[in-house]
Amino acid sequence: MERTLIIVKPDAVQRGLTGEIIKRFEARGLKIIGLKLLQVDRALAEKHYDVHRERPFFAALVEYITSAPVVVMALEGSDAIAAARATIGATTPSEAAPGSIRGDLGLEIGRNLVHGSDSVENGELEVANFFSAGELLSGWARAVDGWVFEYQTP
Ligand code: D4T
Repeated sequence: MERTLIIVKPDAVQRGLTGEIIKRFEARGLKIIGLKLLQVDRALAEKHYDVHRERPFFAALVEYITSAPVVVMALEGSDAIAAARATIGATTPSEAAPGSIRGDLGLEIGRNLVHGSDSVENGELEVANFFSAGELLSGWARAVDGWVFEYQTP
């Protein structure tokens, strides 16, 4: 089972889209193992976006993600990274496929609503950056797990 960190970004929370966005990941079959509302501080924002530190949009990115509360989720599932990124859609919402979160709900790259980890390794690192071990419930089973996962239960 892979883990991915999902951030419902400030624009999505402010627009009242938190439930709509969580609903899409739940309906996909991904299992919520961590969930909370928080205000990202500058240190956590800079750590999360460290790979973009030298890019011209870095300052705006940090400003955006720290500007209002976010909802973060740790999700678990088979192929969770690829599945979540497909559900999220292309980075630029105006180019994202209809049916994806960004393709249905957004227009601009600087207001692209949601983040999902881009690799298995980053999924583990990002979940650990946003959640303490005690905030994660990975052991719980859903009654539907055998209907979502053919060969294994998380
Ligand atoms: P995140 O990381 O927010 O899920 O977005 P993506 O994984 O889809 O895209 P990314 O890492 O390439 O970019 C991170 C973040 O930076 C913003 N951005 C990106 C921007 O404002 N201008 C740009 O030119 C690029 C490339 C959008 C997402």
